[in-house]
Parts: sequence; structure tokens; C-alpha cells
Amino acid sequence: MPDSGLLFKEGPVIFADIRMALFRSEIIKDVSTGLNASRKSIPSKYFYDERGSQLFEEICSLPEYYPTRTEMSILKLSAPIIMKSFDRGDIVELGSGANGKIRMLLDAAGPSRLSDLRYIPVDVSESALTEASEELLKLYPGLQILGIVADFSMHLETVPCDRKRLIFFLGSTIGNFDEKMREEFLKLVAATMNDRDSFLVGFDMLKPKATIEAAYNDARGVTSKFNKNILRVINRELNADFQTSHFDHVAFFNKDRDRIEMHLRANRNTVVNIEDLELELKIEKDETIHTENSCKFSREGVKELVKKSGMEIKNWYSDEKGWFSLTELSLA
Ligand code: SAH
Ligand code: AVI
Repeated sequence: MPDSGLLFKEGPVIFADIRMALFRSEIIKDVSTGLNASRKSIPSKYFYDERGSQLFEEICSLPEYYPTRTEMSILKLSAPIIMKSFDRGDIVELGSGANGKIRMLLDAAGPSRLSDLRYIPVDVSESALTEASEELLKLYPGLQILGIVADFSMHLETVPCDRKRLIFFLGSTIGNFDEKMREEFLKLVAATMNDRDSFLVGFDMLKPKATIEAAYNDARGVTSKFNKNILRVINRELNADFQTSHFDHVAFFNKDRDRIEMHLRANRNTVVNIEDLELELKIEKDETIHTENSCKFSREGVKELVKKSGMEIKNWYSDEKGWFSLTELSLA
């Protein structure tokens, strides 16, 4: 059980809000560092307020956004294998978001095993966490849930590790880290694992550039709304006056770094006041704010990363086209 932050109980779900007390100092530091730099950026975790989480859910069902449906197709086949040897313990999900994927695992476990399982979703988005948990309880009565609102890159120590664990990090959220952070993060998770635990990580694999770029430039413009939502978050949290119409959504594949880059590009010279940072920001036409990287992986790249983290690949699940991979890792 987490030993810091705010613990509260809502019906049979227990929530621990590790983030609340730290949020303000964190966002001030992150946004101030990012927007005062010569190449402006804002960390992608600030996409996910209530609206951002809803927009991400919409993205997941867009025809162009292949990662969600591809990973779900892999889970459909692999969930029964993964759950076969896991009859009791904790199912931890880092960056849990909505509950579609975890439901496939709970279904594979079957109703008779639910009371021996505890589900521990960890997410910065309190709204996503509470909504998903409430829905899960209705669908799976008897399941214990401990929801933790926390930044998984900073507060992994708040996730209990006293029982056997299956730890999930799905959706290729690992691709939103840069290379150094990916390695550090895997090492951090490995340091909390026992021999009996497994870590299941989703990787979005390299594929034709046009397919990848279409996934981040959907025809309905949902990804554009999602990208611009980060400015609305900054406006609300730091009393800023970004005009979202002064920025265009830009997403392209950077071939040298095997990643999609998302930016917001100013479509005119604009001045933004961020009251809580006492900052007047002059942004020139065509200047960009870098909001996200989404790395795509080769099988060799994944193997190398896993090796560096002190873990090994126990199982490799993939789809027919090799577009997405779910890797099961354990301590080496
Ligand atoms: N796992 C889900 C959601 C992926 S979207 C899926 O596969 O579809 C990424 C999720 O991670 C969002 O719910 C977001 O709120 C959460 N997230 C992003 N950065 C985070 C961080 N640093 N710490 C904890 N959660 C984070
Ligand atoms: C959460 N993450 C893995 C998504 C991605 O594809 O990198 C976020 C996203 N950004 C734009 N569309 C989806």
C-alpha cells in the first residue's frame, strides 16, 4: 500500500492520489523549463486531463490509428496464455487509461479467479482512473482495485510489490519516452520485480512511413484536438492565454530517429502571457512547440533495450503483419 499521498475509499475501490500534492510544483517546473528553452517543448503527460483522456479514447477507435486494434488482436490470442499460470496476485497496469485491454485479461482469468486477483491501475489522469475502475467493478464484482494517481516515471515505489505480479505497460506508451528514459524506466521497473513477476510491454513496430503518419494525422482532426488540448491544460493550470487557433497541429515521421514527432506550429507571430510563471512569451510565426515523440521499434532494437535493462524476453507475441508486439519480460 502506498505510504505517502492521499488515500481515499470510494465504495470498494481504494484510490491513492500521489500526484495531487506534487502537481503544481511539477507543472511549474516542467512548463517553465520547456517554454524558456530555445527549442520549445511541453512534456506529453500534460495532454491527459479529463478532456485529453477522452480525446485519446476517441483516437483509439479511429480507422487510421492502428496501434490499439492491433494490440487488442494480439491480446485476444495471448491473454489466455498469459493468465494460465497466474491464478493469484496483483495485475499492475502503468498508464492504464480506459479499461478495454485489461478486460481481456480478466475475461481470460474467468469469474472463479477474480477474488484472488487485485487490479492496480496507475495513471496521471484521475478521471480516466476513476471511470475505468468504476466500470470494472460493475463488470467484475469481487475484483479488488487499488487505483494510484501517480507519475509512473517518478513514483513507482508507491506500487505494492508484496504479491506475485503481472505488470502491464501497453499501448506503446514506452515509445513516448526518449532513448535514455526508456532504458532508465525498464531498469526502475526491473528493480521492483521478483523472479516470479512478469512485465508485459507493448511496442509499436516500424512499418511504412505513410501508415504511421496517417495514424497521427487523422482525417477527422481528433489528434489535432488532442495535441492542442495541452495548451488548454496550461491555460487552466497556470493562468495562461494561449489561443489554440494561433497554432497548427503538425505530426511527421523523423526517419533518423524512428519516431513520430508532434508539434504545435504558430501560424502567426503571437504573444502569450503565463501569469503564474510571470512569463510573457513571444512566439514567432512557424516556431514550434514540441509536444510528443512516439518511437517505433525494430525487433533488434527491443532486444537490445531489454538486454540493457537486466531483463530477458520470455515470450514475444505479435500480429500477422508484425505491426505491433507484446513482449513478456522477466528478470534475467
Ligand atoms: N494503456 C492505455 C492508455 C495509453 S495512453 C492503452 O494502451 O490504450 C497513455 C496513458 O498513460 C494515459 O492514460 C495517460 O494518462 C497515462 N500517462 C501518460 N504519462 C504518464 C506518466 N508519466 N505517469 C502515469 N501515467 C501517464
Ligand atoms: C499514448 N501513446 C502511446 C500514444 C502514441 O501513439 O504515441 C499517444 C498519441 N499521440 C497521438 N496519438 C496518440
